[in-house]
Amino acid sequence: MSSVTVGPEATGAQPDWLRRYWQDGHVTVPGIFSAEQTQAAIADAMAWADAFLAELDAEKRAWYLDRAGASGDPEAAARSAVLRKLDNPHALRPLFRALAAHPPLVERVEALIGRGVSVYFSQIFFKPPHGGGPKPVHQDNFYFGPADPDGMVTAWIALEDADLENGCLHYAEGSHRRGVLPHSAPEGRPFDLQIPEKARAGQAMTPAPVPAGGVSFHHGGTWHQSADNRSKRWRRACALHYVRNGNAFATPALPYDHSLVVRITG
Ligand SMILES: O=C(O)CCC(=O)C(=O)O
Repeated sequence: MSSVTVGPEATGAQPDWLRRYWQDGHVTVPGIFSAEQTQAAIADAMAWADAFLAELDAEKRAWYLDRAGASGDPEAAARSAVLRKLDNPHALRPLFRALAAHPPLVERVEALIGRGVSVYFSQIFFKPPHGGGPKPVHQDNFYFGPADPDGMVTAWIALEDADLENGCLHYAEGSHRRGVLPHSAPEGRPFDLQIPEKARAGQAMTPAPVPAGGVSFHHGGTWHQSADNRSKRWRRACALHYVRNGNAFATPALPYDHSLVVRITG
């Protein structure tokens, strides 16, 4: 895999998965992690979530919590708010740091953005049964503002099967080639930066189901979103945002802690 040409010019003789990434702006690769690894990751994420919720102060509630019952399920609606996400597991949890350095994953990341990579930021996204709201259409590169837009890739690891029912990602095919658009956030939800409705009207979004242990890689410019979880199952996933070493988040829309960048290779 180290002999492949990296970058948008990667076509023709490239492996199919790599060609599809540069053509569509995303690609799904199944079977990168074992069931044992994903189960251990879920257990660690839930233990961390419990400890985090026990200490969460009022000021941070809006940022980290979602309303349960977004699907209209009355029982879920009656429950209290649920944890939406946790930040920087790659830096704060040894188990997730090990996942970020898992050789079959890192090989793919290096094939996409070049050799010598770091994780700049990461998130665990929780969608509990009948809970967890949608994530609106956005581009990661609007949030991160990397100096080199092609030198950032998100590896979205499905910790359990993600499908249409429980809120898998949806992508706008080829949208990474359109540049980064202005985003706006609803009142009181500064973390929900999104492409305004007018700009995305009529845009088809393709669902990208991912089996547990698989990874959906997306370019930082690719429009994507997830729906709410309408199923009785969880949908937990970990997004690792890799950069080629030296490619910083130069113009970020939100504050990111540069001291948490973890060099994986190079
Ligand atoms: O998992 C989700 O629902 C959202 C993920 C996302 O936006 C990302 O990985 O960039």
